[in-house]
Formats: sequence, C-alpha cells, structure tokens
Amino acid sequence: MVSETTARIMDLLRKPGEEYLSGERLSDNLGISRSAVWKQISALRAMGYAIEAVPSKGYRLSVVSRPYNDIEISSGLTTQFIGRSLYFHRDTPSTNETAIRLAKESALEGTVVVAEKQSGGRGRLGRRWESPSGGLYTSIILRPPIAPRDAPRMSLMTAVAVAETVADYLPHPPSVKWPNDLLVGGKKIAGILAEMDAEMDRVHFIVIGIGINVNAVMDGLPPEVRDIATSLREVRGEPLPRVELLQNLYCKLERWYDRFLREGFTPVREAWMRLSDMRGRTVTVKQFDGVVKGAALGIDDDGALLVRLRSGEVERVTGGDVVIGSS
Ligand code: BT5
Repeated sequence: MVSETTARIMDLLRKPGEEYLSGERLSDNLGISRSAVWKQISALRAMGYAIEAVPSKGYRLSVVSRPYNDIEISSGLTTQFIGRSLYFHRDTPSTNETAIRLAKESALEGTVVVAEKQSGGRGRLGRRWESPSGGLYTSIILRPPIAPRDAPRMSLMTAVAVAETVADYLPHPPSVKWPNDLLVGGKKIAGILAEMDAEMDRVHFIVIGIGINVNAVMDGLPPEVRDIATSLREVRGEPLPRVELLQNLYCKLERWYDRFLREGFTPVREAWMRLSDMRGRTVTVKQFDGVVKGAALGIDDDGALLVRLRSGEVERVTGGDVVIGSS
C-alpha cells in the first residue's frame, strides 16, 4: 500500500507547470522534515519512479520513466469501460490465457489483463509471441452482441485502433497487413490474437490480445524473429512512455468498438483500407490446405481478403498467412 505522504508527494511532483520542487517547499507543504522528504523520494525511486534531484533547484519527476504498473495505468484513464477493471502481472504465461479464465468466471466487459512480460505469449495457430520485458502485452474482454461469423471484423477493428495508437508516436503511420499484423518499414511491430467463446449463433466473449514491441530490446529475441521484427524504440531511437501508450490504446479501441456497434463494419473497413498498402500488390496466401496467389484487392464486408487470381477470378480468403511479393 502507498502511504498518504507518498501519494501527496506524487501529486505535488505531478502538478502541471511545476518544473522543480524544492525540498523546503515539499517539507513545508507536507509538514515533515527535509530528511523525511529525502526518505520519501528514495522510496519512490525504489518503486521505479525516476526523480531527478538538482542542487539548489529541487526535485523533478521524469515523465517518460513513469513506472509501468496498475496504479499508473488506472490513474488518468479516460475510458468508460475498457480498463476500468485491470489485472496487472509482472510475469505471466499469457494475458490471453488469464483473460479467458476471467471471462469464463463472468468478468465484466472491458476487463483487461496487462503483463510486463510473458513466458508463453501466444500467436495465431499455436505460434509463439516473444514477450520480453519492456513490451506491451494486454488482453481485453469484450462481449459484443454479434454472431461468431462476424468475429473476424473485431480483429480488423483492433488492428485499426492499434495502428492509430502507434501512429501517434511515429513520423509515418504503420501499415496493416491482413489479417492483423502491423508493420513499420516491412517489419512487424505489433500482433493481434483474438480468441472467442461462442455458440453457433451467439458470441459469449472475445478476448482481444495485443502485443506491441515498445521498449523491449530486440537483440535478445531468437534470430529468426529479430530479423522480421522491429520496435517503437528501435524506430524512434528512444524509449517511449508505455503507460500513456496503453491508455491511448484503450481509448482508441473503445471508440472504434463503440462505432463498430453503432455504425457497423463500413467505417472500420474504410480505415483499414487507408492503413493498408496491400492493394494491387502480389500476395501469396499460405493456407493449411493450399496456396492462393494473385493481386490483393482489399477486404470485403466480412473482413475477408479479396485476391484477383491470374485467371481473373476473385477469391475470398478467410484465413492463412500472407506473404507480400511473389515468393
Ligand atoms: C500474432 O500471431 O501476431 C499475435 C500476437 C498476439 C500477442 C499478444 S501479447 C498479449 C496477448 N497474450 C498472448 O498470449 N498473446 C497476445 P501470428 O500472426 O501468429 O504471429 C506470430 C509470429 O510472429 C511468430 O511465429 C514469429 O514469426 C513472429 N513474432 C513472434 N514474436 C514477435 C515479436 N515480439 N515481434 C514481432 N514478431 C514476432
């Protein structure tokens, strides 16, 4: 538990417009001695807060190094329901796994699970998502009133929300690659895994898992992943504030979800098409029962990829992995 004095120091350090706060001002304000102020600052640093101390000026909180924890993620979150109930783990096998369990135990819509790192991060089709410390790993429980066949639209909607979030931190927006990869300079910066629990005609819940390579050091990844992956840190050349990024992500996702439920898939489809640079390019789609090759035309109203074959026929692709180019 955070003590009341510690919380008050944090409030003072966070006040907008304050550059440095002198030890004297802090001690007057809190009614404690200068050495007690120093002890409090040391305790906050031990909790992960980077607080600069400049002689004759005082203390200042570095915003970028806001620690990544549930207190920070919840504070200042402006969403209506996404993230209002939040489970934070330092280390967990998979946030999707935890979220599915919570959803089965009747967790409310909007409940989220966040992890600092994952030991068994999941990709699609039983693949692995490398999840070292410094990345963003979250799963969101949604209970949309839709039929299971409409669920793929939810992953495409998520791809749009993630792309818009990441775009705020980059000089150029990332591109989306069907079904839901996010690429920067041709390398994967984020992935989405939506897992569903449903009956024939009704979705009980969808857990949307999002992994974004934010500050994780990519050098530690297995070579085959390192070569095809990048991170925001790598692109920007500096670490980014993960708390702020995650809060923005929840806001954007909530807005898109709301819009999707009110207006349907058309606005999502249009946004997705704007973010995708696949149109007109040659694609090879590897499916479990074969390969489809042709020119990508875009996505249809169900979120399926449309590919014009050499014969001129247009094929609807609903699953598989896309390689852009003719390989
Ligand atoms: C995905 O699968 O891209 C879905 C990733 C979803 C991860 C999130 S993290 C939070 C939540 N909890 C989970 O357990 N999962 C979700 P897929 O399209 O199958 O891509 C997997 C492939 O991407 C792997 O086979 C690697 O080639 C590559 N890959 C693995 N880790 C990566 C990383 N950190 N960055 C970029 N590429 C990676």
